[in-house]
Amino acid sequence: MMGKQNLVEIYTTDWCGFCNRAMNLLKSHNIKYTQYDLTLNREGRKAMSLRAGGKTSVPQIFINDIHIGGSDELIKIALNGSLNNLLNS
Ligand SMILES: N[C@@H](CCC(=O)N[C@@H](CS)C(=O)NCC(=O)O)C(=O)O
Repeated sequence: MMGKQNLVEIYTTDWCGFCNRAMNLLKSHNIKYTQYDLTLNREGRKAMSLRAGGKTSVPQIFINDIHIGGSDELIKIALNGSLNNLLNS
């Protein structure tokens, strides 16, 4: 990750266990992220859904503008190594 700026974005709401799970994974890997809190933001939720191919659940995660999915997908790519590849490419 040396010298490479990655943009990791996560759309969340309050009281969302899957959001916390995803953010905890990012924190535990020392991955900095930008969080968009949609709790009181309907327009933001629509914008997320448009970006996420129609998905309405939170979290939705993007790495360098690539749609990853939710916390399940983030955990999957962390385990299979593609998270590191995405961050280094
Ligand atoms: N499999 C998803 C589950 C996400 C999920 O169920 N999120 C809840 C909030 S914690 C949600 O958005 N429910 C409302 C909906 O599905 O539109 C993940 O791992 O992120």
